[in-house]
Amino acid sequence: MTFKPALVVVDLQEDFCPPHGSLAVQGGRDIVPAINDLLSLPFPLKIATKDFHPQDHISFASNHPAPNNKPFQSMITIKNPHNPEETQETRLWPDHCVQGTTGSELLPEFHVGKVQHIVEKGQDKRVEMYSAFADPFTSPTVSRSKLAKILHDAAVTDVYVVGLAADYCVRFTALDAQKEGFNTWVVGEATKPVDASAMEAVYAEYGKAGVRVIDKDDAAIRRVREYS
Ligand code: VGL
Ligand code: ZN
Repeated sequence: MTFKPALVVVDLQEDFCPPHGSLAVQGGRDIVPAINDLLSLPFPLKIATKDFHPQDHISFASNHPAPNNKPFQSMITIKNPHNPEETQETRLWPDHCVQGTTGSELLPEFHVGKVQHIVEKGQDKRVEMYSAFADPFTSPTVSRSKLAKILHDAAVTDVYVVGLAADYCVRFTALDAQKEGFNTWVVGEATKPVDASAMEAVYAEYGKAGVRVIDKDDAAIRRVREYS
């Protein structure tokens, strides 16, 4: 049975962390030691992703008129730019991870020197893109990152997802990894949510999809330790 694991570290960026992040996730920085521990394991492929928006991105509340432009609260309807019949309800956020700003930078304490690829996402101003694979539209997909090709070209079998945020980019990246045909594992200690009350529903979604949430001592991690 073949086993080739890859580690995907999602959006470990200043804007998602205290003390200065515009969209800081509570305890966001506290997961770095767990992630650095995972980076020291013999994963044959390690990837970091970055949320990387233009200033005029559709998900920024600042780009929408009052009164429906409250960051963290307001929801808007986005149309597929190639197909107005397909729509998505999506949340508005404070400006975050704008290309070229310090908020978009990866955390300096994250051992990014151990990753082989940094995949940027969210550059298309017309669509939200939580998943590091693609935007949520399907008829057709609007924007795809290089992530699926990198993983498939390397003949990866198992994808281990960690990072920020558990209820947004980690969630949709893990669900898409499973859809792409990879056995997908989310390491619980190595992710934190924007909204902890959302996690029960996220776990239920994972259960349906076949994504497994594990802790760092799980047999699936031991298997990586023994990988050669
Ligand atoms: C994210 C909200 C907006 C994330 C990205 O990385 O989870 N959340 N953009
Ligand atoms: Zn974003």
